[in-house]
Amino acid sequence: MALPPGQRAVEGFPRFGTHLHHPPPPVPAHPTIELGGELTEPVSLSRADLAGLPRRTELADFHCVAGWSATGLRWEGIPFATFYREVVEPRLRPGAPISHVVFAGLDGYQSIVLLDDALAADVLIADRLDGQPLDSDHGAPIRLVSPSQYGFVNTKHLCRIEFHVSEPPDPERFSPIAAHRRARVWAEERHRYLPGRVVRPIYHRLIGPIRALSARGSSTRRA
Ligand SMILES: Nc1nc2c(c(=O)[nH]1)N[C@H]1C(S)=C(S)[C@@H](COP(=O)(O)O)O[C@H]1N2
Ligand SMILES: [Mo]
Repeated sequence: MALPPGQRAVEGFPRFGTHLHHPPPPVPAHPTIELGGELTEPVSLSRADLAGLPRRTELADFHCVAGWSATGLRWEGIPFATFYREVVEPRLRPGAPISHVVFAGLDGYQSIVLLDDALAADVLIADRLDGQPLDSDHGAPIRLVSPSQYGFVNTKHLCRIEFHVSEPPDPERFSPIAAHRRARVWAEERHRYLPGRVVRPIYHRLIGPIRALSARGSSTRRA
């Protein structure tokens, strides 16, 4: 299958991210997802609270903004749109026109996504990959999977989701490599300011070092 512009296929699925050599956060004995933002009251959901929701399998490639793509991954989990309709909407402040969603991980990482993009049919809250429970390298206990958007949207170790009526403050807003708010891989929306084509050659040189550093913090120590 063709890859989006500027992407190259890699063997396997490397551990990658801003965590670099840091080991993955430990999986809590009783993982929860906290919901916040424009809710009538804060909510804490356990795995049991999610157990009854419909599940889906999604075969997809995974595209990091740095230019590597892992191909043919089989994710399983709850469609985010189902989760939103069944779990979130009944708890929203009535009439709140939600526009942005923040997905935060146990390691302090976060991504900011337009609600419309998060509601796309291919977005999952995933807990399994290729027939196995998600391992720590790839986001245990659960992660966001949005295969049509760059990897940085796909928060691993998901522990908190916030719902906002305007764009929440982004600590990296003024960075030259600030994230593109839509981050659609087929439109090559890598960054807010810099065109994708400009950053491609720089990124391609960074893939090796970031991959090596991330593997060093890996829970399985595979390269
Ligand atoms: N919690 C958390 N999620 C994260 C990251 C991170 O550093 N921490 N890195 C992001 C980036 S840039 C990418 S490319 C993917 C990498 O996912 P993988 O390690 O499963 O390959 O995770 C994304 N989600
Ligand atoms: Mo990435």
